[in-house]
Amino acid sequence: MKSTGSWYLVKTDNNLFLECRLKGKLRLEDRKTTNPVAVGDIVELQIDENGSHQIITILPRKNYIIRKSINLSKQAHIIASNLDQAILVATLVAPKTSLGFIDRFLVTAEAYGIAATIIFNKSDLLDKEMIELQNDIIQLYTQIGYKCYAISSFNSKDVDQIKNLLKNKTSLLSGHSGVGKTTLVNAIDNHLNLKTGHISSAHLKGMHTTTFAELFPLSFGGNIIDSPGIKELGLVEMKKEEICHYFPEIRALLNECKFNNCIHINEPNCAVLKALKEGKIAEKRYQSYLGILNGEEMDWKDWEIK
Ligand SMILES: Nc1nc2c(ncn2[C@@H]2O[C@H](COP(=O)(O)OP(=O)(O)OP(=O)(O)O)[C@@H](O)[C@H]2O)c(=O)[nH]1
Ligand SMILES: [Mg+2]
Ligand SMILES: [Zn+2]
Repeated sequence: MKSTGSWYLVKTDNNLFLECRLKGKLRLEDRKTTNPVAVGDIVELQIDENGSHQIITILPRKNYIIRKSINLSKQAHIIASNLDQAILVATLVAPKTSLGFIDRFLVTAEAYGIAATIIFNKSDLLDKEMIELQNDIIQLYTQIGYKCYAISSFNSKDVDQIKNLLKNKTSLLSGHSGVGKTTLVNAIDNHLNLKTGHISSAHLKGMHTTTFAELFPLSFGGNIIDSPGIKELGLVEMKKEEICHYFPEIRALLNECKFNNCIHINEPNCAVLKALKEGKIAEKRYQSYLGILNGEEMDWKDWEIK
């Protein structure tokens, strides 16, 4: 249910919540990630001679989603495992989510084979012009095949839509600090009274209020995982020719390129470049593709689409 790195909250089959430690051996086995046990993992426990509980086995994961920190350590961190869907909470104001960030999130979810959805929160703060921009962005991603929602966490009808989306599924909520992930979780389940933060007026950024990912069972069925805000989304290593498979609209054209090792930069008879010219692939999406291909770190300040 929750991991702080030194102890783990585990829910048992008979609904007990136990604070557990991790058996030393498991910690040593997994050196590639910062956290050997992640939220969503199914584990086996043992009681040691002092009566305290230890995690002794992690059952094979159905799936998981990893992010790489973009600082020097480049360590990978498993955000959550055994998911039915990954939901990006985005906002066009306070704080802004760039299209580049959205694309990296979607690529990560595609790479791990996890269905992704985008919730545009704080729609109540948008003026007419911004609503139009948001509608354009939603149209772009809907056409590609992603489910999108424009909501305000303060509007109960909007929240009901999200409840339908979550019902009987295990869902991860991710996104920048301050976009309203925890506010939304509180609105979805009003028994939870989780701490939320405010937006710094100077930088219009969140305050990193949620510090550990945590899974909450939903009274109407399913589980929701609230997680700490992420600044940048470092991608795990991908081969160059693999990246285009994680853009569904590019993936759909791959068989039509002349060369089967085409990476769609300047090759002759490239179906992707043709579609780009004809406006069938969005310029911004192609830019995100090139950015990832060139191994650029996230730096998309420009998030408007034309
Ligand atoms: N106007 C408006 N404000 C919202 C909405 N949802 C959340 N907020 C506000 O945004 C601020 C940040 O909300 P949080 O729920 O703490 O954000 P978070 O995504 O959990 O942030 P971290 O835990 O730091 O990652 C709070 O002041 C909320 O009241 C919304 O739909 N509309
Ligand atoms: Mg939070
Ligand atoms: Zn091509």
